[in-house]
Amino acid sequence: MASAAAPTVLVLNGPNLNMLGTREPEIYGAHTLIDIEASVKDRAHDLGLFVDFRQSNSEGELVTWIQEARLTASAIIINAAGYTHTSVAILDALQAFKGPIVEVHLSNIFRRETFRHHSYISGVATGVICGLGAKGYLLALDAVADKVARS
Ligand code: CA2
Repeated sequence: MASAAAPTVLVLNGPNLNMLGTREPEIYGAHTLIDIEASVKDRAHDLGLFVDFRQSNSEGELVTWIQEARLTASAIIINAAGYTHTSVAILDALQAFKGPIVEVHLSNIFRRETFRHHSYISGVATGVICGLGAKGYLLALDAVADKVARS
């Protein structure tokens, strides 16, 4: 008997996250984005999920990927990095996505500069995880696995 395809979780990473591991480890940890991708994909395999893991420095590319996810993904995990605090365009794209959305930040944005305390994404997110480093991505994946299984 054919088994159902694993639900896809789109994991989006915004600008400069490709630089993780090269500086500011006291804020963002020592992991590279490639390390995080590997651990997220390992966990996804255990949870029966397929992860499409992407990074872009371009706001428009992130918007396009979120639009495409309406047809291809069951859930979105997003660390929009600096665009978290500025992007109405990413907010608008996420508003049109019907599945669970988990916002992740490596650092605790509320212990940092006040301009980082506001997120355009939190108002449309199912949940928000910040300050737990790379583990936040794994916690987000556990949360969406639960949501997708119940839907
Ligand atoms: O804590 C997070 O995950 C952030 O989304 C990271 C963003 C920051 O603008 C947000 O306020 C919080 C910055 C990502 C840049 O990361 C770098 C890491 C190492 C070297 C250069 C950039």
